Amino acid sequence: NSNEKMSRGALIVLEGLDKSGKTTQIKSCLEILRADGFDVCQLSFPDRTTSTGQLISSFLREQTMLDDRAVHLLFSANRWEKWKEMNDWLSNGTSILVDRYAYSGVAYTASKGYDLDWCLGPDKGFIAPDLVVYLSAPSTVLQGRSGYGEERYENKAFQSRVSETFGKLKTKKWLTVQSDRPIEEITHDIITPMRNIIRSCQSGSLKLGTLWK
Ligand code: NYM
Repeated sequence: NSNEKMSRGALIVLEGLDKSGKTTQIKSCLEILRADGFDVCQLSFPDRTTSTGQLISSFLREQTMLDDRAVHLLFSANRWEKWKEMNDWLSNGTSILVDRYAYSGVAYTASKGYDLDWCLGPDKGFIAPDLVVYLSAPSTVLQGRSGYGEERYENKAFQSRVSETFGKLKTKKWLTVQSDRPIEEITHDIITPMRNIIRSCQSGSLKLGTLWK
């Protein structure tokens, strides 16, 4: 029956500049949501464990040179590899917390000067998130965080451009949170919207969409 409401998991994405606190927040939110009794799992992009992921990782550590557009397509392929698994989880009622997504893909490549429409192309049709939490902090603050500068792209001038490009990708599903604050305060602000979106998806009132809508 096509009118029947389908319960499903929610797709929740965390985005932001390098060192904005995404990984830390995913860890604490995952614990809280699981303690609440929600069925939640976690993913991060790039997934450095697959063969495309290893090429990407080597590029990010500046051990390999690759054409910017070839790398862009690799990042996208690295997501498409996960499409089936993600789709299965969501249909089976498991929610997913994702560390970076196609928005990072577009923001980083477009910030190098490539055409925005070209950058959007490869991820067209991929699963659209139900909620995007954008952790926002001035690049001057992030620059002081430990490990900053170890990988490609981690410099202030480039990060400011990436931040501007992220701004162009925001939709109604984005929640922007100031992230130069104590970890617990940020978690407090984002956990309720996460619980709410998971409940809405469980109730079957939200259909799964595709990028770039
Ligand atoms: N990145 C990440 C891209 O350039 N394109 C993408 O599609 C994705 C998902 O890789 N600097 C960049 C952003 C980061 C780096 O870092 C991944 P981390 O610390 O693994 O999130």
